[in-house]
Amino acid sequence: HSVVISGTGIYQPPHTITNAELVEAFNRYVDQENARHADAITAGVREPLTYSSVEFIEKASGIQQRYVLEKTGVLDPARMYPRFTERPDDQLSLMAEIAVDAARKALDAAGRTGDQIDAVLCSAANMQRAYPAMAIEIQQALGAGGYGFDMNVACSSATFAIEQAVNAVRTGSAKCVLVVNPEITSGHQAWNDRDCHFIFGDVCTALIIERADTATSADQWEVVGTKLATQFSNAIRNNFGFLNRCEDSDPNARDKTFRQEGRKVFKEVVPLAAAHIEAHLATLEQAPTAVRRYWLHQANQGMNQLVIKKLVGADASADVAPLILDEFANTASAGSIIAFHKHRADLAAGDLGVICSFGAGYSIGSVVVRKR
Ligand code: CO8
Repeated sequence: HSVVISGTGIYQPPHTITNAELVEAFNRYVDQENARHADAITAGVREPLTYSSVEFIEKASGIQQRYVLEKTGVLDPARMYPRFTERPDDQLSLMAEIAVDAARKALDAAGRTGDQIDAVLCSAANMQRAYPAMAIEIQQALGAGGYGFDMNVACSSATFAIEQAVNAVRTGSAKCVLVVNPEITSGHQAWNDRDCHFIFGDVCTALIIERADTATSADQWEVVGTKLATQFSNAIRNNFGFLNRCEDSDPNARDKTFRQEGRKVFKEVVPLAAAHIEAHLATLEQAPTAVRRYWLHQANQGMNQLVIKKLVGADASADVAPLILDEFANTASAGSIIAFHKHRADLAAGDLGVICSFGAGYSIGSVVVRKR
């Protein structure tokens, strides 16, 4: 079967944290920590923490603000992470709640109802719990049939899930698939680490993927091809996991949240991503310059500029590779899908586009689509 993306949806959290607010809270945390360790710092056995700056953040990343589900905990220098209330088992969980919101919007866009979905893939950089799968809770909340499962490929969770959804439709295992990417990055972000405290934001994206011959949406994108690749790297890593308790490790240790060697990631991933996209397009007998739009992973403005430069030999205009990270920051797997959601209405029938993610793993996933 020919397969299309027939609708997308996005849940945008209610709270914004500007760079100024973020840096102000971070610098208060620095003052507090340095005062707490004043004796050790004076004795020369401890390095003082240093201030963050809005100028650095904007220049190094292009990020202007981020959306979060809860901001008081993040901006409280005595806490530095969100404050969520634990919910009883019989109440919809937080991750499922934002997934259902984005999914309903995608269903509306595709002209579908929940009962017409027969597979749910919940794919994100972290899951709220081990089991039952988030996808099965979302399936029930939407009144969907078939089956659901969770998957995690960090920043490439969405593109990898798209390939699974496309294959499910192609083989007849499902007719209409929901791919949903609830990214509550604020829960695993190290808000008290100057090197990365500005990087992430929360969001949820959703896509409906179905058979082209029965799709009724006015806005359909044929999936021309998908290509996935992984290559092991420790440059982006989070050691949080179910064996932490058995290892008697400190649940609050630095390595139990997101950490990365930003420079190394930048240098290693740019050539990998550009070569991946080029090779993928070559198998489809398409030149990178034939692509009308690139919806790239949203981690760093300079990174996307370089990927485009390598691909088409020119500077990336917002028209060729739109950015959403100024407004949303890095939203892990959801970034390229937000870009696709917000920046496709002006394309014409026959136009080619590439959705591409890259990040932890390393993992890279590209999806070539053509407007119908
Ligand atoms: N304020 C002021 N100065 C700072 C700050 C700050 N906040 N932070 C660092 N500096 C200083 C450093 O100390 C350094 O000073 P010096 O030169 O004196 O040593 C200087 O600024 C330069 O530091 P860096 O080399 O670290 O700065 P970069 O220019 O490399 O910028 C970035 C840092 C923005 C992190 C950049 O390297 C980057 O964006 N790299 C790409 C990273 C990337 O794409 N990562 C993929 C992200 S992973 C992902 O997308 C999903 C992961 C899985 C999900 C996890 C969800 C939580």
